[in-house]
Amino acid sequence: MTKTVNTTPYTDQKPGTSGLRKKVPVFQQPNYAENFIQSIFDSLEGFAGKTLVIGGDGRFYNREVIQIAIKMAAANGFGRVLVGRGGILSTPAASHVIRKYEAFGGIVLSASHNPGGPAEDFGIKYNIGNGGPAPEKVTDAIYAHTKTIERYKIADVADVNLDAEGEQEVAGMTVQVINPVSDYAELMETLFDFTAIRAHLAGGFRIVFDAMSAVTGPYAKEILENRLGAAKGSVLNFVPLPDFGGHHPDPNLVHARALYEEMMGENAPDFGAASDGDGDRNLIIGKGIFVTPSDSLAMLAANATLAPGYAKGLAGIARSMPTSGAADRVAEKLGIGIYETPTGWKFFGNLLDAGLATICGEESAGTGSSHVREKDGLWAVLLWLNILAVRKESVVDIAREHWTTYGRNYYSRHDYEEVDSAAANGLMDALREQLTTLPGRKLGDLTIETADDFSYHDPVDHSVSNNQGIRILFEGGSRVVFRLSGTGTSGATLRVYIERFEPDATKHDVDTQVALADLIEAADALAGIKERTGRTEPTVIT
Ligand code: G16
Repeated sequence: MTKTVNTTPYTDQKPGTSGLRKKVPVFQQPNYAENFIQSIFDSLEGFAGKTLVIGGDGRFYNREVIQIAIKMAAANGFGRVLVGRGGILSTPAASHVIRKYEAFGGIVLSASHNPGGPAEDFGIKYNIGNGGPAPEKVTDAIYAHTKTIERYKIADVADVNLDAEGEQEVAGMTVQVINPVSDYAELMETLFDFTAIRAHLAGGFRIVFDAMSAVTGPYAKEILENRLGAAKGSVLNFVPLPDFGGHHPDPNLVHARALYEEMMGENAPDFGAASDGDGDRNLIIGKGIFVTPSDSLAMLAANATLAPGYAKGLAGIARSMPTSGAADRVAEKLGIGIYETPTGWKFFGNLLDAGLATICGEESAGTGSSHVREKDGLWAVLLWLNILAVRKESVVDIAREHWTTYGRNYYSRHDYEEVDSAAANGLMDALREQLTTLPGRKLGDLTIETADDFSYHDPVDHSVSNNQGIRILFEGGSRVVFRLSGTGTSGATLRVYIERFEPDATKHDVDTQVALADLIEAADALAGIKERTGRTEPTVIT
């Protein structure tokens, strides 16, 4: 029933910021997915007879790879697979299922916010037993195996029925098809005051949630409409589609434009939100105000004790390096630790496991906590709703009060997508070469204080991750950060992160791009963005 198939390596299976992401036709090459999955198993030890969780965001090619992964798990000796009905598990729900059922690990099939469809993106990621993305030592080992792989093992059996909950046997292994929503919804009920949120919604507080035809649809319908009583129709685009309805399931101001416009309009609901392809990102927009992910992290941390799950206080806050320093001021006021990690949720795992941080967040629309080991879009929405239900103020009032207390970090990210890879690498190399000569240099009214290439020293396992982004810090606390994305699937994406701290509350009403104009100009002057990329403006501004 089990066969061993000879294969040859592919040279391009290096996991990026979040697993292996490629175009679907790349994954459809003979043995491509099989090679990567076998390389995952070959990098692990001690899983014989143990449980593996498998699920994905429902995008095109999800079901095919789930069948392959189940048959390979059986042939490689796992004892049980838990798989979401229809092959569906949002990324945070997969993390929770791994933890709740004490699985050995999980395979999460997703390319997150990237588009789906026959010519679009697909991805495979391995999560370890704590429910979080595999750390670099594991992803490095997986990559090493992909370069030398000669064979893979697969059960030679018929496809599993993914649409009926319950147990089946596959080549001596048990496959349990589980309800993808219920475990996750129960967890949310333990963290948040559902009674207070329900009462607030019943009192006329109006919300809208755009599931972007992606995986959070069933979760949001169940939690927001069925359990919390939000008006029917509050959850939009709630049926997960293999191509996300042809849209880019990225909850930002470009791809969730309709939601943004509704929230800025005359009859806007009180609270608007969206999530991405696999349910780990979030977009928060109050009536008339977009809350940047960096601000959202700071505001959630500052108010977290209003939710029952965090009533005892936070151990610490962690943020990725390019995320604004807004959360640092909250941590300082609360007298708790603040940790600055490289981009990639995997870097938060050790801090959460060690109990050093309770809430984590990233500028890339990710926020989460110690309840799972992934960022969690609906969790962020529910924490906001819990805070709003208790404070009974508007989002804009909460934001203004926050800025008055802590100061405002004006923040924006400029992305240059699908830039020629050689040009993008050349730009980064040229910046790196200038680093030692930059301090003291003046650009208009700005003076560079320090410049470096960020290195992270993990305080828990003492591993070191170098070259995690170039930071140019100006006198007065403003900064510009440059890095290349690790999640794109064609060419290179240059990300430029721009930040200015403004303590004066009378200056908190300036348009963000205006408030950052001199820094934006300085970034171009330093990196020669226009000249090197041939682009006159960013593809996406968030
Ligand atoms: C992934 C990672 C995040 C990271 C984001 C963007 O998110 O989990 O930690 O911030 O990619 O990374 P990059 O700037 O390298 O493109 P997701 O939602 O894509 O899984």
